[in-house]
Amino acid sequence: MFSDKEEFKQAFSQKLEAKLGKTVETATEVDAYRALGSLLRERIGKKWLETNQRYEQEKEKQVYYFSMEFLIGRLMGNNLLNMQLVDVVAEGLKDLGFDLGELEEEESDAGLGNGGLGRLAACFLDSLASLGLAGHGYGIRYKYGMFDQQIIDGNQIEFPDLWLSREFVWEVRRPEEAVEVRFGGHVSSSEDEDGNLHFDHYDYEQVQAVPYDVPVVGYNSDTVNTLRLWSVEANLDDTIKKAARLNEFGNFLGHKRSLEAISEFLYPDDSHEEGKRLRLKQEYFLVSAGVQSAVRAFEQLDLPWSAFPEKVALHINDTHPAMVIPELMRVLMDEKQLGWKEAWKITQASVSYTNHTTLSEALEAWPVDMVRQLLPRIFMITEEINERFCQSLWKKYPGEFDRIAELAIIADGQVKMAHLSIVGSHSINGVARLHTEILKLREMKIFYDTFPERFNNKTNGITHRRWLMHANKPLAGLITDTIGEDWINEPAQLTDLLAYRDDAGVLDGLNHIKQKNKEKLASWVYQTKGISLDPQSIFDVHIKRLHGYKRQLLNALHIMHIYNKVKMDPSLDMAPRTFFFGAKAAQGYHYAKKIIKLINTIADVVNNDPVVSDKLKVVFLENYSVSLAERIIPAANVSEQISTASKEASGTGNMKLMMNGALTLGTMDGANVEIHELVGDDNIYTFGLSSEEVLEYYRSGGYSSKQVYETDEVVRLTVDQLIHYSPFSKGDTEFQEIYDSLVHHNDEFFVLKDFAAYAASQQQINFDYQEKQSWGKKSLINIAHAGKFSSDRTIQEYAADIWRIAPVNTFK
Ligand code: B1N
Repeated sequence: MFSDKEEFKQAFSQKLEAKLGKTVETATEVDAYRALGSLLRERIGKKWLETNQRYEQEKEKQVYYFSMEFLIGRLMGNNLLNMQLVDVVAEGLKDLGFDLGELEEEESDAGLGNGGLGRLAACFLDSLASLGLAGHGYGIRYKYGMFDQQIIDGNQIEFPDLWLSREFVWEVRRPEEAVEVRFGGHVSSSEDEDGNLHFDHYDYEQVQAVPYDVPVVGYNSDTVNTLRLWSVEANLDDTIKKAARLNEFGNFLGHKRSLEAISEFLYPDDSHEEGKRLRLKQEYFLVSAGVQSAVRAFEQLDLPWSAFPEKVALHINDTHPAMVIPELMRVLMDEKQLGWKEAWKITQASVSYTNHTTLSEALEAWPVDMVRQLLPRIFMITEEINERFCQSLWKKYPGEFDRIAELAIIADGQVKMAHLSIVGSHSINGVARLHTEILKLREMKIFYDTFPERFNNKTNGITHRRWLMHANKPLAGLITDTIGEDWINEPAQLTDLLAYRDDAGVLDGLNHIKQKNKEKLASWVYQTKGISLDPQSIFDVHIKRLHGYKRQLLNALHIMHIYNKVKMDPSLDMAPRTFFFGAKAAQGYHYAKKIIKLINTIADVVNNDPVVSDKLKVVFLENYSVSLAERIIPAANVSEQISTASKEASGTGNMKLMMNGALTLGTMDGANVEIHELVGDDNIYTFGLSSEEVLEYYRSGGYSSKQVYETDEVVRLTVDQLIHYSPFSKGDTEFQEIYDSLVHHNDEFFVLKDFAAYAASQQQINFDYQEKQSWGKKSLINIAHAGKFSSDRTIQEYAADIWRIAPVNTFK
């Protein structure tokens, strides 16, 4: 790429001049960032082209990962790391008077996702490219990604995310690869002389899907894959003609705008579906553009259609892209003239599906009328899929009306997207062992009983390149100094660290790095928020979307409780604590927003009370994002993973924090179960109801929160502070709603039920942390076992069991 820093400096200066008409002396930091970005993008170009040529020549099977979200964050640092250019570029820039770290800060986060589901997709792309596997992302180039959050008077206020206002240097617009996507209209059928039916779709509205390709650079690998983000453009010709026909020129611009709304913004709902028409349009837009593009690439190979599943895998990230199934059927039948049976065989053999949640509010079910009107041909095909599926069930389970009604894809006036996804694919996986078991034995039991061979588990993972090597360079350095560098290509080898669990030198090094990271975060918090923190205190971190089931409220109530304890006994023996929160609430999720207000209220009380100030601080870091996560995670001591058991499908923040040496305080939920299994009881703090207990309570109508409230004095005193006069309520009714949910509405998420157990675990942490050496050992054991949670392991499992692809090239 650049053989030395002198070569880099020359290329960089030339780029500044050619692209921006600036010199090193006149360039601002933004200029330097843009020049560096486009320089790197260009240099990636050669490998990108070669990768695509290699895939085509070798007719390598291609995986297309369809996802409504790719939460990729910033790319500069990660690309430099993967291209192994960090040192050359940092030193070259320094000679020219720039600081690489500061230039990286100039990049906007590409926040094209809500949370775990979108970030998982981004980690998967990094692993695919780094393992030399032919896997690409298909997503939407939202003009506005996840909203910017500001906290004003303790409340969350949303602002549009103007991420594209600064040039996105990594993308390449490819108008020659655009495809047409059709909405609305009518379908008629006619019979040809051989008695075959043909379908004619007319009076539809057509938009152009234009791809913007982003290269995905593998670590120390020759592979550069593609993240293809589709953007809508109104087909002007078509729109004008239609306006003329309807004599509606006056409304031409309005119409154009309404078409272009399709790729305008990301729906900011995590694990929740609103059932909005525009969202359905977005989903079909992605699906249709992606399927057509994948089919076009396959046709270049000049193979019979029966070879499609050997050359193409279409993976759907949850049900949002489930219309890949009827869309591929449509293309194969209506455009390529295949018969139903052949098309169905190809479709089922190519499509695979990951389920990410069992929360009922997240399950997609579209009103039949909406689908029929917006996508008439897709609806027809879906009806036919349903018809044939129900007939096959009838043969298998004659007379079992109830079972068949329960399995149907279309029922009660709705299209059930999970059912469509299961019926139309050859593989269905959950994202952690416990989650997959819950799917098999409860939520999807009836499907599992019908198609047991389709179900499998793929425990999530995270890329250790971004989350350890990039975010925590000192720790990555210590690991390499201790066990050598093989762990980078084989993260499972991190277990070699176990041999150093009692090595005072290594443990000191580990503690020292954590301390430095904490100081760095504390000084950033001081500079940006003016709150001064004690870097010797326990850094206790709760970062994730704000959701009832994730129980930020449990943490908040517990902080109120500690505050009360210290107020009663200011000389209380406790390790000082700093509680960090980062969380966005969906705009319309009123209850979640109240919890944000509560946390900020607690922070205000605690941080301004001199009696507790040397023991307790609470910091709500606004606008939690990938780049903010990269700042916080390396500095964490305690990782809060306290969801109501059975609700968190996997969690991935738990893995990032563990890999950076934080100890998990968690319920036996999602992947916490697997973390616990690896590190053992002594190196994790688990508490609370089990998933079986929670599910049993739900089945039998819940538990009595009132009873806990009445019998547990600590709970009652704390909860009462939400509504009685207290430093937190100040006599206001602001938190009445939270109080009511806990005491009167039976505490859906078992916050009061788990309170005592949570407080006891927190107390244990309080004791254990004071033993520096043994805490360091626990931390090291966590890092040592984190290799299992590298997304490289996850992707190797997907590649072997689901996609059946093999690496074309691995590491150099
Ligand atoms: O997917 C992550 C898991 O680690 C989390 O446990 C899980 O909650 C998350 C509808 C979702 N599940 N479902 C969603 C997101 C957006 C949307 O519109 C549902 N996100 C998850 C990765 O497996």
